[in-house]
Amino acid sequence: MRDAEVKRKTKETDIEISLNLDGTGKSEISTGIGFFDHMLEGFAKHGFFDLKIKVKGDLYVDGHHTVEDTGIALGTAFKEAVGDKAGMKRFGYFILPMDDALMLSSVDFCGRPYFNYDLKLPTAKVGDFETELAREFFYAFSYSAGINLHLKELDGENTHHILEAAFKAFAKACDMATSIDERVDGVLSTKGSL
Ligand SMILES: [Mn+2]
Repeated sequence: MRDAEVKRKTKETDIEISLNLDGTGKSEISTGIGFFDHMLEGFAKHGFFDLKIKVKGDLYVDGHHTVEDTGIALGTAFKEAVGDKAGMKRFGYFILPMDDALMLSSVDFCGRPYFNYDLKLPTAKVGDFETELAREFFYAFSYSAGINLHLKELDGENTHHILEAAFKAFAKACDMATSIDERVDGVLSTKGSL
């Protein structure tokens, strides 16, 4: 089983995650931020990851620690679940449309974090989610998982659509990258390790 359980507790957040990479997309998500739950449910569904996330964060401050620390813990869960990455495709990408929004996501599970984020979000909030926190989430995920992540908005007007397209495009890219390719003997790298 390519899966992981992550518990992470600080003075700011208390997080429990369970992840199965080879799932069917079922999820139980509870972060205390409705729109963020909606995004993570979409991520699980479209990546075919089975995902449970329970977060108790200091929302009386704001959503920052909750969203950032969820990114750290989920990235850590991916790093654990992929293990030595034997047989994995390693690279993944998708260009996902959602009405007006068109989002490119490209990932490399190379072990070296790199993050390029090019989204223009017209509104500061969607529901009770501060939209600038999307960057914090994806950045935290990329360095915790040790992946190269590029997210590029090719088009978009509606902030809900742009963000949802980002989470789903990222899910599809991660699904491709973590998929097993029978032709891969060991690890897909000329260096012999990732
Ligand atoms: Mn939606």
